[in-house]
Amino acid sequence: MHRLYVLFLFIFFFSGKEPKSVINDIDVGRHDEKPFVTDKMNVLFIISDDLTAKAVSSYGNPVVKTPYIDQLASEGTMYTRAYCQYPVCGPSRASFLSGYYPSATKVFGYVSGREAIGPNRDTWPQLFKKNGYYTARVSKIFHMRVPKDIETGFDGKDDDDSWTEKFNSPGPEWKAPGAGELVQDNPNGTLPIKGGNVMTIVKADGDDLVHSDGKTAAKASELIRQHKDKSFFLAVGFVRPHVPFVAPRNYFDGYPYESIVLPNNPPDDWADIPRVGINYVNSIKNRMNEIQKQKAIAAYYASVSYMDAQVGQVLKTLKEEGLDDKTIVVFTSDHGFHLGEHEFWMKVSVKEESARVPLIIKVPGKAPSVCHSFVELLDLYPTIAELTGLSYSKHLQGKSLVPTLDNPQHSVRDMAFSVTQDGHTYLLRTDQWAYIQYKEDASLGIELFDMHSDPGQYTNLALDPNYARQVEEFKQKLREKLREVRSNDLGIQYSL
Ligand SMILES: [Ca+2]
Repeated sequence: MHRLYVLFLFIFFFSGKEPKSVINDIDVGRHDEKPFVTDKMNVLFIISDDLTAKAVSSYGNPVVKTPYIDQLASEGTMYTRAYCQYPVCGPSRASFLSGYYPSATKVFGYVSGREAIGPNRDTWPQLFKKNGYYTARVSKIFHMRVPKDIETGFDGKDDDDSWTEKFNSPGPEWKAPGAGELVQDNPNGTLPIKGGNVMTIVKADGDDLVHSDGKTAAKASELIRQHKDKSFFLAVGFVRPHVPFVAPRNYFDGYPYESIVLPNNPPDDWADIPRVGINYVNSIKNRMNEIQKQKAIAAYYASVSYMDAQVGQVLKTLKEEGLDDKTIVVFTSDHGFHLGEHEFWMKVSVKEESARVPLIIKVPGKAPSVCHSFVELLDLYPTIAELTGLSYSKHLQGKSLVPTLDNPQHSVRDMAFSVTQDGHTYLLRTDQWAYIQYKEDASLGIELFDMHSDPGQYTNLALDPNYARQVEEFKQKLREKLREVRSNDLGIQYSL
């Protein structure tokens, strides 16, 4: 046996190829019998930035138009209860790309995650690269600052070991020529537009290709054509609907702001929300009037429709090149976004609109379906590795969703787990309940919502003694979950 192995290495050495099986044979989770790429299934991973599931037509939004995402949803498995692990770009991406919970890596900020997993553990794309795939990213996959890194064409917090090639898509962002307006911290409407993490709107002149996402779709299409005869893992990162809300003018036409209906928040909504649970961007602090709120939502929808059209471009190329039946397509977002619910805007909060994401997985040969199991972005790494027959580390903290692709009734988890505010705020989301705890000792408050009777999360039951038992159960569930997450191979010390 040993001699055969040496001979095998010898042959590979002189044929100039690397024996791919050597890489992961110590650290194997799925014991697939064929460690080589046998099935040449491509992977097309498309991620939007800051897209809440609530603003996708196939997820039930009656106003927004997302025909291309909807088409993909009708061809694949659409997950209705997918949750991010941290509702902020950097840590969410570091988590699903590394395969560990943020509370395991302690990656709560704007880094790639490599710092925590070290040089000897593979990121999700890196596993494919090591197994002979051509891996490329176009634009934002690991963290990039939007708009700043897009304006300059900077790599952001990238991980070079993950990619065979990488491409940025610089665009004008808020400086795009057109009609601009700033709708936060601008109560009189007199301030000019600006960059940074603020709700600046630009109805831009020109076509789709003026902007970053149009360029991203064009580059992704070019790479698909170029690499269609090899196995590829192509990661395509669109930056919309992340602020600034910039899109060609025609995408705004479908959303006159006057017809936008604002969320119906009860007047005393904040009375039962712990102080740290009031989101960092909100209508009160950021002094938004009713018209500015309507304009923000209309512009967000226009940005979503523009991004959706770019998704359509990439999927069209895939079909044109005849790669439909040998490419797994994943569409998701790094986290959600508030559009005025509780008078909150943007992300960071772990309430439903911010923590839940759209997730569609289309696998050739599998029937289209809708799956209501709780799933996490962390599950992508093991799922796609298993579907392509790659062995992966048994220490990954996600779960394979493959059983749900064969049977949408299958339940992978009975709960989703997300954290925020540097890992000090926790969400446990079960079928009936959303439990939010502020600090590990709960010293900054607790929220409990009955998601069956109160899906808008307006009545905090944690303050009602009748729900003391549920609160105690969730406190215990959280202790158990944190113990599980912190039991890993990373060699990191955890303290309260
Ligand atoms: Ca984001």
